[in-house]
Amino acid sequence: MAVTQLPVFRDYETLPHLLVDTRIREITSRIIDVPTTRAHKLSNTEIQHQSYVHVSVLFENGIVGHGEAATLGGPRWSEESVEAIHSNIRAYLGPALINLPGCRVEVTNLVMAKTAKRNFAAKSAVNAAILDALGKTLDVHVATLLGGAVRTRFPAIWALASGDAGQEAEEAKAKIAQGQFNRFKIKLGFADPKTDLARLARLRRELPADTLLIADINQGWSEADCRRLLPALEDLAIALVEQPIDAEAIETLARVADRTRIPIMLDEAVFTATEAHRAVTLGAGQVLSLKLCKHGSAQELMRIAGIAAAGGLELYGGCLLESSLGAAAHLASFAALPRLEWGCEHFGPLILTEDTTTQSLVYDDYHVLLPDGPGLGVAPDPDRIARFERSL
Ligand code: MUC
Ligand code: MG
Repeated sequence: MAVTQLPVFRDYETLPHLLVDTRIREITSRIIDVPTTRAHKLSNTEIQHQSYVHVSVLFENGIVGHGEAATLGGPRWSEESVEAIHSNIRAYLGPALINLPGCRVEVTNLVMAKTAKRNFAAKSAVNAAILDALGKTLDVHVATLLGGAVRTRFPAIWALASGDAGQEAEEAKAKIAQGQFNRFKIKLGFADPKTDLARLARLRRELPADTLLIADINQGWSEADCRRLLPALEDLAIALVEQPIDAEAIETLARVADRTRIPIMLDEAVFTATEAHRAVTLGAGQVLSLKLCKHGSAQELMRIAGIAAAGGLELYGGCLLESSLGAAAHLASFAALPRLEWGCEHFGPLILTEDTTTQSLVYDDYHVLLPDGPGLGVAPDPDRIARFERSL
């Protein structure tokens, strides 16, 4: 159904007296590069800074909303890079949305789906900016636009990813002492398996006995590696193993999940609803990591969460080291989910040397709090955005 054929319907776009003319007048995109306080290693990349695409959407009523797309070290965690995200928003996604009513968010999602295949990080940044502007227009939090906040505090998880077990143990102990994090995700797969195991064993030894530890291998192991190594992770009481093998090998992952006592968390294997349905059908994992950069919009994230939950999977609030802007967009969706068994891992703002927003996320008693206020509840700091902007 072409957008122009949509029936005029009594929604906000027909109530001019509310000054809620939410037609999209302009969409702007810029790449920003923000240093991190330490190196962050994964099986397939290493970063010393975080690059984001910062998106702004201007409505006819003069209100501006902001969104963010994060990547990790170029087109290596997924196929998207900030350079491609920036280009596709400027060349395709932005122009396709001009003049559409921002209050018809699902219509903007459908138009973006017609305009570009996949490109979910790019789409999710535009979607977040539209929701931010709409929330500010109506003076409600984005979580309210998604059904209302079921929770406003999330148990938080910190990622240990320097590769130096001694440094990581000290970093974790500091996070525990500060009352910020007492659950940790350890990035594996960039060293040989023997080194990985030694690192995990040392962290298990050095941290409080009941510390929850998750291992994210980012597709770094083979099925044979899993057969050899997962029994040792069971002995170390690792609580979740995240995406141990190639995201495409979903049937293989189902065999791996069948053989180990540790629940498998699906990450790079599930971007779309179809992939979620297939993973559930095949029993490829027991937990799903939800991320806007994978699902393309808050609405699709909620739908995919429903498919996973219907299949008996538990839900985990994932991240891609977003700043407080991108993290706030995730928390708005995570807040409105009926269930979120694993809390979330939005630690990104604390690994940046400076955040991109005027107020950073608040961490309290090992939880991260949903920012309060209209829209996403956070605002970009224009001076920092200008300072971090990449000159193209
Ligand atoms: C991933 O694969 O989970 C999230 C935290 C982290 O350190 O890496 C990202 C991506
Ligand atoms: Mg992962």
